[in-house]
Amino acid sequence: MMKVVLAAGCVGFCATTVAALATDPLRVRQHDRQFDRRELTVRTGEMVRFSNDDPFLHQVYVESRQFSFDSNEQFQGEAIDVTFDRPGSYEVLCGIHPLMSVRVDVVE
Ligand SMILES: [Cu+2]
Repeated sequence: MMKVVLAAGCVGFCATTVAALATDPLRVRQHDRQFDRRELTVRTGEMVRFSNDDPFLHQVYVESRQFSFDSNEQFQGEAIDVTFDRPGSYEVLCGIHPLMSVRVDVVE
């Protein structure tokens, strides 16, 4: 009987967590030719939304052996959702503005 109660609690918790991730991803904004933070720590498998809040192009990318992605040209108001599914430390850069960078630490 006790096991059943515990299982029900876990199911409720898990459903809440999934709903929160689906509707409210972590966000990193690109504004004034900068990311809105210098570093970010996420759990493996967590999603981050990189949005372009500038009236010009950005191109957010990571290039490493373990993990890479490229948004290609990102227009004003566009966003890309990136799931960091490999633990590690990654420099997220902009292909258009070389001074932009944010480090994402992906922990187990
Ligand atoms: Cu940029």
